[in-house]
Amino acid sequence: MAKIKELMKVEDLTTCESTAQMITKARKDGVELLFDRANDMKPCPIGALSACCKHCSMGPCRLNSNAPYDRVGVCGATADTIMARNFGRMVAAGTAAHTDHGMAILELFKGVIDGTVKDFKIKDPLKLYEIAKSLDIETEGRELKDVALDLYRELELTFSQVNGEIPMVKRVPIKTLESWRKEGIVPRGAMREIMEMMHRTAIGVDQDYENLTKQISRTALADGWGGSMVSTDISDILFGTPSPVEVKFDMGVLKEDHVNVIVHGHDPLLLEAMMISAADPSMKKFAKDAGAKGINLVGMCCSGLEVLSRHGVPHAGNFSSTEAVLVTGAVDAMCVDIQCIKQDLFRVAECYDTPFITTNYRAKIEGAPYIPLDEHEPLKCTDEIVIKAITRFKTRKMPIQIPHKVSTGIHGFSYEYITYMLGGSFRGSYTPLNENIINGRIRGVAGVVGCTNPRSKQDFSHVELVKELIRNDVLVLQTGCSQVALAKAGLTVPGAAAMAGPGLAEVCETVGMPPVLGLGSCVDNSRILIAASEMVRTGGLGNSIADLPAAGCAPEWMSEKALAIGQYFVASGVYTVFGHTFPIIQGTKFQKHLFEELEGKDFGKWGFSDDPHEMARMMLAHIDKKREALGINKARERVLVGMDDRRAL
Ligand code: SF4
Ligand code: MSK
Repeated sequence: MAKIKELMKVEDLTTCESTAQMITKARKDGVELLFDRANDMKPCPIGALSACCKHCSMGPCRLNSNAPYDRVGVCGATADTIMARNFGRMVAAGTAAHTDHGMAILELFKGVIDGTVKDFKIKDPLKLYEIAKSLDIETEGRELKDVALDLYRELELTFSQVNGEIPMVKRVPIKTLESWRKEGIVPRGAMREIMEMMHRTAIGVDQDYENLTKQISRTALADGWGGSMVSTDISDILFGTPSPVEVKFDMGVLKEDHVNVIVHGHDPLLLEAMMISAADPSMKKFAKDAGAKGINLVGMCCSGLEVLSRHGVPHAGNFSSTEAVLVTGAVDAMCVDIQCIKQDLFRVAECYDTPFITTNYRAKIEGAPYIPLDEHEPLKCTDEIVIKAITRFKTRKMPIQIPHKVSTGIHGFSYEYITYMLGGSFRGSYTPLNENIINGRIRGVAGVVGCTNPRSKQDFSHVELVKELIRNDVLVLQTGCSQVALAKAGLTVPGAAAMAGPGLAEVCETVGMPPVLGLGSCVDNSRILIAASEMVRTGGLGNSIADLPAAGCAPEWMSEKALAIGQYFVASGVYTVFGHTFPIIQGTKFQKHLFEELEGKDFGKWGFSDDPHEMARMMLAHIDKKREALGINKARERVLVGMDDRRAL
């Protein structure tokens, strides 16, 4: 273990009891986890403000908030240029992650259509037809395979289109789209946008923070309405569109008498294939022969979230808990694919004699075993991992300590299910949601999403913020690791309506839904975009996404992907608050542009606070401002205004 001057108290690091227990055990065992590394590695104050540039070898050039505002880099780049370029590159990296993921899922879809991938098939043909129709692909009287091929060809443009608008913008509310056209930010293919972003941020190219911001928005939109949306929709078509399912959360889902296999990452393919391997009778027999009661498949981070919402696979924890779970000694194998895989997982796994296996050629870890997952024969990889896990179970050497905490949540609220839930099979629509917003029972809608980060107390801000929002009648939509924090806190069950304000509680009790709806993994933020578009289309709440009484927040973000998500929400019209840190110098022109001026262009804007109660106050103030502009603030006094009355107004 590296020398740490003073260890922080465990209760200051996390509100997750299981993770706290494992941090304490790891310290006793002499195994360092990310919480203690964060304490030992102070963030660079200049980097935290994004005030350094290393885009050429005349630098690196460092500015900071104490330097005079007119101090410039060797080439003359101002603080605004440097911060905007850095921000642009982070958004490009986040967009690249989501779009590369989306492109891989689309390739898998192609393999299923042409029959080269045999272990999967199209599970939701209805959704395939719906998406095809929304993109103006002819569906009437045509074979599924023909429509699927046309859909594949159309969606490929999401990545490769050199000029013109990507297909999914057909789903954007028209006024929002017009604002993008006016600003020149309707995305082309993601490859083109990322390439141009990298070009424009090189030494001596774009040195105007406002012009750079346009390309930052365009790049991010190629993620939200492009790569991420394709990933979500094609995953639903292939693996099934989620509908509510009861899921167990927390480290107590590990079972001492079972072979425990953890899948962590983002690509649903690994966990879907692993489910087939673990259910194979010969594997079950092998596990029984080894003395186990069965094979316990558990998800973590976003692959866990994506697959739990389709199949109810138990979930052991979010990003900050992935090392801690290994400390239990009960994990017989951890396999990973892409994104948010900490390099030190391999070392921690070795300390607890747990096989740790990488499976994606894009994401190897020095020294760690690699078993490639080939979509043409995925079970070859997953069978081998299950066998390794069973072998480890049989020869377990480490003492086992499993925290007993288990929570239950109801998750899997896809856009499609929300439509059905609100209106039933025959008149499914968002009208009841809009009506309840107009009549004031629901004050507004918030998306609370994103990572956990060892630089802020794990889960704390997510839970405090969401409690405050629902208490104030705000319906909360969730994706990513945030959802795990809320599930562990018991807020994703219908009974949590008791913690909501009277209006939201009434709606939840009538429909039988929780006040906090889990929509999936971090690429599934596209479900929130589609839900927001549907609210606009349904009527009564303005003409663009920017008119909606809605706000977003990522209180404990850490990944560049989160910045890309934040920027595509802002560009789509949503006020988006980030917590814990923001890579910008306060009071600069670039900061004012992102935090104030964008709103004047029918976009959303950024906000920042490191206090969850202040975040809630900011989001509620924004929601009320939008209600005021829509003329529905009086409805908060329980004046019942229906959709027809609103239209007449
Ligand atoms: Fe310095 Fe300009 Fe080179 Fe950046 S691009 S390192 S600011 S000289
Ligand atoms: S896994 S990007 S920590 S949400 Fe999607 Fe969680 Fe953030 Fe990774």
